[in-house]
Amino acid sequence: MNKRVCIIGAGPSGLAQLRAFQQAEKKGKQIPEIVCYEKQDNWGGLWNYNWRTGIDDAGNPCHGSMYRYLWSNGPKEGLEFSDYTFKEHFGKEIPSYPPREVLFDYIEGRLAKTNFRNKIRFNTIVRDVKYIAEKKKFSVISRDAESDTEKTEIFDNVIVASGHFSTPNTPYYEGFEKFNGRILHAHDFRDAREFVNKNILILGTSYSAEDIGSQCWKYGCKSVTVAHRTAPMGFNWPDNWREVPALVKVEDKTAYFKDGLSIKVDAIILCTGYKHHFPFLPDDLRLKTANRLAASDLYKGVVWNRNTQLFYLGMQDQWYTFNMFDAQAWYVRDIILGDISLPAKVEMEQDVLDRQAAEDALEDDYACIACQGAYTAELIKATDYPSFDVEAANQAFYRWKKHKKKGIMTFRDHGGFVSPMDKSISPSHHKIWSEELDDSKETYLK
Ligand code: FAD
Ligand code: NA7
Repeated sequence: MNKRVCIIGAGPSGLAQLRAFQQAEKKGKQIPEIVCYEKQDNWGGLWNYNWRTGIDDAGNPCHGSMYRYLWSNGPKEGLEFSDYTFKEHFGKEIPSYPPREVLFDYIEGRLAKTNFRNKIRFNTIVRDVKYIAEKKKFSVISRDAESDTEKTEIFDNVIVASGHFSTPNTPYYEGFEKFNGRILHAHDFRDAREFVNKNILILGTSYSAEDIGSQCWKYGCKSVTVAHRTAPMGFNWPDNWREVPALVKVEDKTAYFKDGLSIKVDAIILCTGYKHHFPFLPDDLRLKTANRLAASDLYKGVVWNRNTQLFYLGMQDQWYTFNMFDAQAWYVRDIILGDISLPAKVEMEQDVLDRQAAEDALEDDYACIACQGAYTAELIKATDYPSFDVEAANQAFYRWKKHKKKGIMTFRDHGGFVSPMDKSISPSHHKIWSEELDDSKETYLK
């Protein structure tokens, strides 16, 4: 095997790809030469927490969108690796909603024991990728921030694992430029304590809105107002939390809403989602898709169907995360190793259309979860990734949704989730989430 493979990004998706090749090598397979470029100084992607916002030390946009006190927003039983369980990593059963630091520890655990970290070039951003048709290869230009030097290298395959929750979607509302308070996007939110005793306005009704609002509430903001463009979230919120119709404009510190209501706020947090953004790719290789389960132009959710030497990992909207990235990475690995062959272009295009039509017909979140579970299982079936009880993972998500409906500030207090991997049962955390202000790994694992 004299192929060269480029992986862009060492977050959970890029690490899944390294793990997939590492496992093949362990089984005695010849693997290609791999170079993984990572623009940050450590692996873990979004889980590699950074206090910085704006521009990083090398002058590039900060990747991080994670905030300080984040606890998993879904049960860990939905994201567990099937080849490396939580119990194996921590040596015991742990509760179901680990804080960021605990999940980071788990993510790096299975690769930290191998020499695959050596395949990652840290502090090195990919600047430009081009396909050289006559050679059937890619040229990849990267810049090493430490030596401040540029390098061009040639690869047979490129795997884009650069994430899609980093470039903010930032809408404008009348009066923003004159607002006498802070306006920030969720991407730049780091520490809820900044908003102690403040009245905050949140735009958006999805995960960031729900969780950033909950964080601010937990750490002592005065009030949370969430404006919805489409529909309210409708949870049973605490007394100092209200949902209002869409924002119309702001004047000074007053926000005006569609129903005529106006209130004074100290800060506006735009929880308005992210854009798929690949500044290093030319148009013929650049994924342009909505944030959905069946991303455009990707056969089986991973193969760029206009050039099958290019792959994307983790580009879907996500219920399933880490084990879905594994399923994708194993699948891509086997295409590169020649163990899976691809159908004709027309069939690949039809595959995308079929998946999008199936997604459009899904009735609710429960159906979306089942759909992504089935997709994960479909890829796993084609490879030697250890199969697991996907229905048990679906059930963990369903149970989580029911708990949220019952109590949005108490859902993380539940234990009793069944691991789809080893059937162990999760305990409850020793302190309820709303009162646990210390989310360090030491305290959590105590
Ligand atoms: P990322 O984690 O974004 O990693 C991409 C990597 O690529 C980064 O390390 C980045 O530095 C690198 N990179 C980007 N561009 C370049 C370049 N040009 N050159 C070199 N390197 C580059 N999922 C869950 O399962 N549970 C949760 O609780 C959860 N909470 C979340 C909270 C927030 C605020 C956000 C934004 C997401 C959350 N997610 C959660 C979803 C998250 O998308 C996944 O968990 C996971 O991090 C995705 O992994 P990834 O590797 O695809 O992307
Ligand atoms: P999402 O899930 O993409 O949600 C974006 C939200 O932003 C959604 O509620 C949108 O409302 C809202 N939105 C988008 N544009 C606007 C404008 N112009 N005005 C008002 N509201 C708007 O992003 P999240 O950041 O919540 O979640 C992303 C990931 O981060 C997720 O996987 C989590 O794990 C963490 P709409 O319903 O379209 O009206």
